[in-house]
Amino acid sequence: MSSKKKDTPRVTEGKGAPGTRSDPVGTGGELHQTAGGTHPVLTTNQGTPISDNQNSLRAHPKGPTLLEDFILREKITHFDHERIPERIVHARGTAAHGFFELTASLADYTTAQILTEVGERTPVFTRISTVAGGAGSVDTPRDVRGFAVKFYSKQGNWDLVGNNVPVFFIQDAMKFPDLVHAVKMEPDRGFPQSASAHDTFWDYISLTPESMHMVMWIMSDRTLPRSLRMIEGFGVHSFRLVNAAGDSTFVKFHWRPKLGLQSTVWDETVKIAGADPDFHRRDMFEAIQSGAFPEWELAVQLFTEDEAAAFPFDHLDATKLIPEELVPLKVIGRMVLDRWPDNFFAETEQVAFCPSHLVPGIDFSNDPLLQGRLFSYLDTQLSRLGSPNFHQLPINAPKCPFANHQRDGHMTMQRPVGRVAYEPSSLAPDSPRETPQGFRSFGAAESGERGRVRAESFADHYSQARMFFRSQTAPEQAHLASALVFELSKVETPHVREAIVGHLRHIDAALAQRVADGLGLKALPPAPRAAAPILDMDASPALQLIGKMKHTLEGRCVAILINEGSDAKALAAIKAAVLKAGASVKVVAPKIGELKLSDGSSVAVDGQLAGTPSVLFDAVAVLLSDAGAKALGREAAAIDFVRDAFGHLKAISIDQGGQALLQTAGVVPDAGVLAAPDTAAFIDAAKTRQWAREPSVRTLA
Ligand code: HDD
Repeated sequence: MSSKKKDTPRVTEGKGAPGTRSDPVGTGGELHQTAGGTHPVLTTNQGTPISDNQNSLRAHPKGPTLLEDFILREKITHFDHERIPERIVHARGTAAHGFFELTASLADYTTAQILTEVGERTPVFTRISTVAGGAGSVDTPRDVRGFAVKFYSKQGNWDLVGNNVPVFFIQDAMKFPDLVHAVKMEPDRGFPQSASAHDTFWDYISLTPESMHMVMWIMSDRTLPRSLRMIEGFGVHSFRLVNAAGDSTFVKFHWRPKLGLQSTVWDETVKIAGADPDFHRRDMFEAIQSGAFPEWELAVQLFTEDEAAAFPFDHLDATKLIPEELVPLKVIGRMVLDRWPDNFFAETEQVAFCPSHLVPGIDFSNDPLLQGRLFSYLDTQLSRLGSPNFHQLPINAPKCPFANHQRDGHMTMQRPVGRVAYEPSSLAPDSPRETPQGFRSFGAAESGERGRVRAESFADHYSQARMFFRSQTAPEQAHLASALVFELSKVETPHVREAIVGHLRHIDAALAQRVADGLGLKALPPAPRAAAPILDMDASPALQLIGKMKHTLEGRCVAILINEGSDAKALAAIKAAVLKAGASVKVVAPKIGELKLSDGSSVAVDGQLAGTPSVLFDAVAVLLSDAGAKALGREAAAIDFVRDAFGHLKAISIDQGGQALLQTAGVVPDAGVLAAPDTAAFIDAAKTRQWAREPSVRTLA
């Protein structure tokens, strides 16, 4: 057989080894010099240099591939095992590194150094997630957002694993698998992905009155965030702080975004899902890369056992919140996220949060939901990461020294030395031992009979739901009622729809009527029996979203739609005003590349019109020449651009050409549509939504 070596196509240019910057093991390999610069040699996982990474070993150029090709088999085998089980809930998430800085000491309440050493900066890794969808689902379904923070404190890792909603669906962890099965895609058909608008979810909810308060939150605009940088976070449960004298104080944790709260409107949310499925992840990435670091205040509510006893609800019930008007928030620190992960899998995917990761000076409460969580997360990490050594992964390892006598196991990275792997020992005086400063559980007195029971103090399921609904502004109430109509209109089983409306009657009669009307019900269904008297609690304005929006454009993004020949001066003026207000600008035009303006100068275009709709922005300007307006009047994307901006209650700045496009689109300008020269008025209007416009553009329940 003659050698055909010279005919065999070969591609051998070095492409560089995978990045190994933060890899403690490294991939080794000597450095080689090529035309492209110095780079590591590509090797197998055993360090054998590879001469051809493009062609497998074949018997001859047109022959079978040989089993002998250990390089191919190693590469494909590793590839086949690239995925680990995604999280059963909260699978889709976005995370970043940063720091927590304490600004006020809680030394009277706790020995936890992270809460007593003012000015100390503790590294954090924070992951924000949706709950119901898979890892590849879109960023913007109507869903709760997980808000998990890992503090790498000097006394060990503390994980505060919360949500952007301060209450939860259920009171007992026993119910969690059923809740999750009900909201996830239905098992026979495999849909819907990442949506609660289907029969099984609402069937479960209709039979779970304790979820009614949470239902108010998830149907509110809180679950349609504009940006992950604009959500609040809550530890949800009561925890305990324990001081040096051993005294305990209850505490609730709150994260408050520096940029204020902001949401999208439902129609906009639906369209964003198509325009940019990674809307929130990209937003966070771009903010961090540009140096506009997301920031939150950490605040606490502190209260004693006696104060808790006087609340008209049980604070150990995770379906209840403590109104800020009852126990005010005390700001104690801030968190800044200033570094995007180097590698999504190694960090965002492999990070393992557990509410049981706690430091001395903080302790759990008897909230039965929290107690169940203390088991679940460790168990899930064992299954997801496949080894009790998951704490050795760089993203999970404490940044303080840690040492014990646990040993071996699947994929351990540690190489302990010496013969002593137990405690107490006398053979190795320098081996790890207990310390009086170590973690101590609070000595809470417990009494009563054991049993599978729900405390009577957990029986009121409607008072706080009512308080939440009645605390909202009129547009928020209308959005909430419309969300219920939307969700229930997707439910095919009439008795499920009716059962939910029955529950709503206990919350607010007018709300029940609005939803019943929206669903075309002829009569109001009966309300179920309430297990406890329903209270009229004082309204809590702190529960509003619109009320807590900041009048600011900081951290937002404004689009300027232009075409060939647009007014250079007007463009420059709006750009300058937007940047001055702390927002970013994107120029959108029918084509990307460079565009000639009215004065002959050119401008770089950031987004092509068809792929950059106005739903991606907080406000828009439309600056067009007469010819430009005429041309865009025949473009569906341009018509949708202005119609949607108007329909989504955004401020719009227009010149004469912009006005012509609005007219072609059938948009009748109102107070939120401003003439282009007046940049100040536009910026002011852009700092909020034009809520007064809403009744003119859509019928809400
Ligand atoms: Fe949970 C993940 C938040 C109740 C069981 N949960 C998970 C994450 C967050 C929360 C933010 C994602 C963490 C990350 O980014 O990796 N969960 C909550 C909150 C709850 C709650 C605020 C109620 C107050 N969870 C809850 C219960 C159970 C679980 C009652 C089980 C008894 N949660 C899990 C889990 C997950 C999880 C199955 C999936 C992935 C993971 O843990 O790491 O163990």
